[in-house]
Amino acid sequence: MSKQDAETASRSPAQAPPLPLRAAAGLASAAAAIGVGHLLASIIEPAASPLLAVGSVLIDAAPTPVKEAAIRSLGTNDKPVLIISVAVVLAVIAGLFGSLAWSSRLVALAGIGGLGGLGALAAGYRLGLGGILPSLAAAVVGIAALAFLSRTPRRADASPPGALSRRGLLVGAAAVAAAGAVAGGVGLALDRAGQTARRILRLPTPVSSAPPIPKGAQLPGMTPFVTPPADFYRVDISLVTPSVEVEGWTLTIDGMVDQPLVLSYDDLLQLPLIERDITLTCVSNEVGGPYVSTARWLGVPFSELIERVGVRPGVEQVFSYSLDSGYTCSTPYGAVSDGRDAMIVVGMNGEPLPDARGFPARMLVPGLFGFVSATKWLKRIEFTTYAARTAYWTSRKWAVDAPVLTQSRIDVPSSLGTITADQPRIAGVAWAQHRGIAGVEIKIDDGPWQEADLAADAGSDLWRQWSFQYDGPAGRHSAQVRATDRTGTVQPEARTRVFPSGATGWHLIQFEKV
Ligand SMILES: Nc1nc2c(c(=O)[nH]1)N[C@H]1C(S)=C(S)[C@@H](COP(=O)(O)O)O[C@H]1N2
Ligand SMILES: [Mo]
Repeated sequence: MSKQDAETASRSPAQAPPLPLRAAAGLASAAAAIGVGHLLASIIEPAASPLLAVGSVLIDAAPTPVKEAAIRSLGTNDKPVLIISVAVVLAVIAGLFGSLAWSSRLVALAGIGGLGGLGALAAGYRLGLGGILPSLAAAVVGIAALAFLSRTPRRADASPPGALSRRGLLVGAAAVAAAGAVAGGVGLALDRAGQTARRILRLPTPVSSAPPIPKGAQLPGMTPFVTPPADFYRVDISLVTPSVEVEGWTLTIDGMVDQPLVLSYDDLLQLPLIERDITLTCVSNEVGGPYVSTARWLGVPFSELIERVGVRPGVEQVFSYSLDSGYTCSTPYGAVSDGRDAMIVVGMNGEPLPDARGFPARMLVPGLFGFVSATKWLKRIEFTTYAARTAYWTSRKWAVDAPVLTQSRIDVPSSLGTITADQPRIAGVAWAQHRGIAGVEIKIDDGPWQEADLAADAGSDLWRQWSFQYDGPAGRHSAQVRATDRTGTVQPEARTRVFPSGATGWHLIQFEKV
């Protein structure tokens, strides 16, 4: 080799790696950042995990129509979808910064750091100063990782000993991403361990048991009258299911009262408990939708608390505070003081409340939609006026007073399903909690309204099953249903959206008789 040749070889210009490699470096750096951020958060405060913090702020900020659409089209899956969307956007931006890291290094590093800064802002906004640490750590890790992967010669004509070859870059990026995955995985495992370390608690026996559900309330082959726990609908704004320790947990009951109370979990369990079967419904339930479920609840009746604290005249609303997400809820005082089974719930279907249902305690008020009655992860109940306090959904313009609307749904056959000539049955549920169902009617095609057969009545706070024998001709048909409640109100035909006080209209299905 001539001297000339040797010089050319050693002077091989330090080129930037190809685009896919540069983008991969950005992605790997972001993965390491997110992983470390999640691990730290799982130790300090699960909701402070950078992706979750950003997702939570998006939930809060989302305009009502967007939230409605999300609940409608995604149901209980709306949270994973949200997190994945945030992650995809992050991945694209991180890839972009990675691709810039060789040409505009400072911009790229500042950009990666800025993403962490966004997480810190979101976490700080939601959780206060304590929440920003995981995202700050993520920012530092992201910058360091990208700086390491994109080390380049200072002068274009000298390849410094530290610069990575393409192969080295690939290996380095994989190692950085793997480190992030391990950190994130450990974080997820810690999250899970925290949730499964659930206390084995024994609940006291109620002073008043639930009246037995009449045998005939459950029609054969129909939707379960008591909803299997896994099928009970779930709606809340919490991205991370709170896992509350009973040690140190208290429930404060105060406001316009003579004798404010602070109850520990044990204090609460020592009060007289009642057990009731109650159907809960979400205001976001579309006509024919699934956000209506039934369980057996165990709790302290509101009447008991009202007496103990001595509620003063002039109280208009019960304002409840959740431990989680700054969620608050406004319940009309009349609905907890008129003798119905409004309660502070500690048990569901014979067990302590599951975490997702608001452990250690939640509210329940038969006859009201969940967003004005069913606060989970309860920490405080304040008796107050409407002028003094505005609840989470109220400030987002949902209805202040939101009784459950009289509704009915066809469950059998399913939409576009079939019935047979020897089992020509149409069946479903109807509900008008605290008023009760007086009748259900069916309309086949353009025919007249015909009375359906009502199953046994289990009580006005519960839904009621019904069935209808279809004796008409075979072929394709439509069926519509409408219910009448015990006040005589017939379910109206007009279709309204769920905002601001619940959907109205008749459920209609197409079916075929064969
Ligand atoms: N802390 C808290 N409680 C909450 C909510 C929430 O977002 N946060 N959502 C309410 C709504 S809108 C409904 S419909 C019920 C649903 O209760 P579930 O998830 O047990 O079915 O919880 C209510 N309680
Ligand atoms: Mo709801």
